[in-house]
Amino acid sequence: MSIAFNREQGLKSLTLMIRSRLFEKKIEALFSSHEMHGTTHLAIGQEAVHAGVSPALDPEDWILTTHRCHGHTLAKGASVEAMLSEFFGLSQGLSKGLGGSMHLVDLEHHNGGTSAVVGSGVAIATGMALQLKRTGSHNLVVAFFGDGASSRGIIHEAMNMASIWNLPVLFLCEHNLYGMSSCATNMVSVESIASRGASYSIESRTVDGNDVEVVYAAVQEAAQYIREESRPYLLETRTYRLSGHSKNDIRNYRTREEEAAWSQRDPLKILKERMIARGHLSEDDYNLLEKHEQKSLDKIAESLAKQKRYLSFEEASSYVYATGGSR
Ligand SMILES: Cc1ncc(C[n+]2csc(CCOP(=O)(O)OP(=O)(O)O)c2C)c(N)n1
Ligand SMILES: [Mg+2]
Repeated sequence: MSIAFNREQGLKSLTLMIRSRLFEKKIEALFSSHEMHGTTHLAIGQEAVHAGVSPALDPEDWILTTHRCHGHTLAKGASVEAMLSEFFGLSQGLSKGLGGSMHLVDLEHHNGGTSAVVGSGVAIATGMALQLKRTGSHNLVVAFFGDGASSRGIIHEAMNMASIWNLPVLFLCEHNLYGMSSCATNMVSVESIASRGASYSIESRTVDGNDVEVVYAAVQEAAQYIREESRPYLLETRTYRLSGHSKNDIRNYRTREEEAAWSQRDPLKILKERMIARGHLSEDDYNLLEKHEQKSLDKIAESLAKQKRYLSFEEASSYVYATGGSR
């Protein structure tokens, strides 16, 4: 099942994907030039998942994301400025500059944040779903996880609990074929991760994760099911990480031919060509859109790079919790 975006929906979706792609290319360059510190995980090639999921939800539905979280955070409503501030370590950043790329929290936009511990966000999301149910909310939680995470025990425990307690949670697997350097074909016991839903009596399906219209329609359908049936749902999106796992990944665990084949199914290319065929976009419109996004991103980055508004030592220390006796 899919829907055909009208011109306005298509432009909104394309703009979001272009913004996400350019944002990640920008930070890749800033990490390489050591203007940003720590590590980062890019989701280049996976934009149709984040651009398809959050816009299909109610704004007050929650998400809990993963270490590969930039696009999820942007799509849920965070501004480029708040995100880049966090990457530069500035006090006005999403996590006051203390978290960086992997720890973006944005409660204002109902984004519970990320955890670098693979799979753990799914347990937190399930707990949040329990709270939503107890308070009679009609909202749900989306728990993002990857193919690598899919075999972790915590995810199976969470699915079992969500099923027996009828929790409003959408388990959203982003199957990008790899967990670091390990290919899912060697690491996951089933061809279809969605098929694991049956073990927990959870309704599930697999969709093309590179087609934003397909993802959008699948999430709308899943969200409606969760709200109407008061049951969890498992959605597997099949996509591909065109970038490396994290910084300095030379990707010697896969071939350049495989990457070239997936580039033909680049989610931005799919939507762009479809919109041109429908008469909703021209090449010039696309180039203008890209230029506009790039200009605005460069301007924000340039201004933030000069700032030195870090958290005071006192405030930063106040977030450190210690238990136990004196030494
Ligand atoms: C519990 C745990 N084990 C291992 C790691 C190291 N690690 C970080 S990312 C990653 C791969 C995760 O793969 P997947 O779930 O497919 O997500 P993707 O990176 O493809 O988005 C691993 C093993 C970790 N952070 N946490
Ligand atoms: Mg993966």
